[in-house]
Amino acid sequence: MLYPIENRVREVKNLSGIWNFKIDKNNSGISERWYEAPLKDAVLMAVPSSYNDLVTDASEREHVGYVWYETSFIIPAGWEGRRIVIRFGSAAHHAVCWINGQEILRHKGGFLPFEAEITEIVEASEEKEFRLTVALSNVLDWTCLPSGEVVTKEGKGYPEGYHYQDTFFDFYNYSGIHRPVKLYTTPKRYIEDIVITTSLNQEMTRAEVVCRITGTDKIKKIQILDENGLAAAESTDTAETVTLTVENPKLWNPGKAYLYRLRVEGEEDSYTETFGIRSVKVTDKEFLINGKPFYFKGFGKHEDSEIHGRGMDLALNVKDFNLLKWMGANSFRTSHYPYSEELLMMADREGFVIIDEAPAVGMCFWQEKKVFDGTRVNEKTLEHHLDTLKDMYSRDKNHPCVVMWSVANEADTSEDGAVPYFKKVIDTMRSLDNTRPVTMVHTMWPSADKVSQWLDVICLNRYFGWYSDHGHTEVIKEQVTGEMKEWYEKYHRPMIMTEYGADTIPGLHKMPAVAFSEEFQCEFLKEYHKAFDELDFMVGEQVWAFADFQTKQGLNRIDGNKKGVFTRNRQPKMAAWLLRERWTREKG
Ligand code: BDP
Repeated sequence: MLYPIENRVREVKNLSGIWNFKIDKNNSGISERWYEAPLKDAVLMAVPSSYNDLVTDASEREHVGYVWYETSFIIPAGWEGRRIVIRFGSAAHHAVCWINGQEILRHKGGFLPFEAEITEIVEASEEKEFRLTVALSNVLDWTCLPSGEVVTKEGKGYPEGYHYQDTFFDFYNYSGIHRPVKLYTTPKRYIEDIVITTSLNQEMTRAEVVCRITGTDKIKKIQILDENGLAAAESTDTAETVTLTVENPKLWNPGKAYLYRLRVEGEEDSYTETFGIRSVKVTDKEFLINGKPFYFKGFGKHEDSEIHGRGMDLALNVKDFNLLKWMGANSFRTSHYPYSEELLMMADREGFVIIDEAPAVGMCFWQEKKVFDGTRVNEKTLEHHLDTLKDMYSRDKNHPCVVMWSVANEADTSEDGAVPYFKKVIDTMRSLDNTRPVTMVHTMWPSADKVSQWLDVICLNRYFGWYSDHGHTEVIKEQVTGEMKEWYEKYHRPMIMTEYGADTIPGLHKMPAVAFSEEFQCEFLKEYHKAFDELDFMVGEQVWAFADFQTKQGLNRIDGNKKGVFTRNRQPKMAAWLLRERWTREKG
């Protein structure tokens, strides 16, 4: 799926702004056909944003089910004769959309874009002014990613109809239209998709750029432009797949991005896609980018901030990249769902290395309950998981920053039922893309894990000294070393510690250090680093987490997860300096 762009033949209209909004308290709006007329008693709501932290009533914040959004738009006279598409960057989690009461699309999944062509509706109307209504549900069950359960309780002590949304992941189930909603035009014959794959010769002096262009337009010319706008290669081949050669290519390198543009010109349409030339290869001990060993230094993050929730926030993204660069970080994982396209575009330009993760999180109960025995994860979950991988690939395939796919976070891979499930998931990811390695992020023990033989890199989350032996930093080094070696001996794959961290209250100082103090966070991280530095198969360390973030309420979550190296408002804790010192001095 292509990102909406403007050029001579394409226009974009951003519908972001203040929309009408209504909580559907009884979830009766669809049966009562609220979409047929303007919403009654609506309040104002910002798009994009999560609505949860913008309302003042707890029952609205925690509402389970539908909320309604509404706006109106006009179609400019100049759009006559154009193909018109409406596109949502993302909306959590299930959307139904109507234009003037006519249903135009339904979509499941809260973290990836979806769109519908609306040319016919526009052409059939004299008015050229339209009411857009969106019903959006935040309900998560076992057919969704991430999965959840709506819990109902009845009897003494519970009001009638009592229920709440339970989730098995450690971030708040922010809901709303989280990314921009746009209208865009194309000519009637148009370019639907462009897939760019690059490969380099051994000496890296020549790149083959394979471009597969689909759509209804006939392609006249494709050109690769360098950063000065000069043509590095061009072709007038009209086949669907065309291979271009770039001599002496400038490579996209971590921290030193170089971006080419592929300009595709059809008889009617044209589109320019940004891409980079780089290679990614994994050996048994190394992660190679452009043939050089790369060591991941960075974080697991969240799209999360005060007021906005998970709503896209460009200022926040700029701040985060500046902080990441200040620290000497070179990478992050989009834990635990694909982040916005706008963020990936920045990572392309900043030379940041991204592990792109599917929203499959919370498929593990640490032996308390089974997940893959048919009672929870089911055929529909798998179907949705595979669809999500396809959509994630389709959206992110041309980003040079994305160097590896993560198909899930912390699933119970010790269960027999997880074996066929993840075989299918990993095979599907590979069949979509054979140019990037595939991983999944583990919480399992090496002796129990049954699926990692199909992965290229082993990624592990560990909390020695925190969730086990709480407060005892003296056990960390040996436990990390011991376990990492076990994984390596079992699978002979390079390893990344994708999460390690300790909740830390900013401003709490203790000497000697005790858990939750800033000193403890520093000592805790240092112990992990001692272990990493002795293991030659380690290819990265990503601290959990970049910044504090909101979670559901829980006894061990006082206003969220505090494992951030920055506060939720992006102010540094002491550990920021420790990491900066380490990452600006050491390794790749
Ligand atoms: C890991 C999860 C992450 C949590 C973290 C924690 O992957 O989402 O936030 O633990 O407990 O298990 O802080």
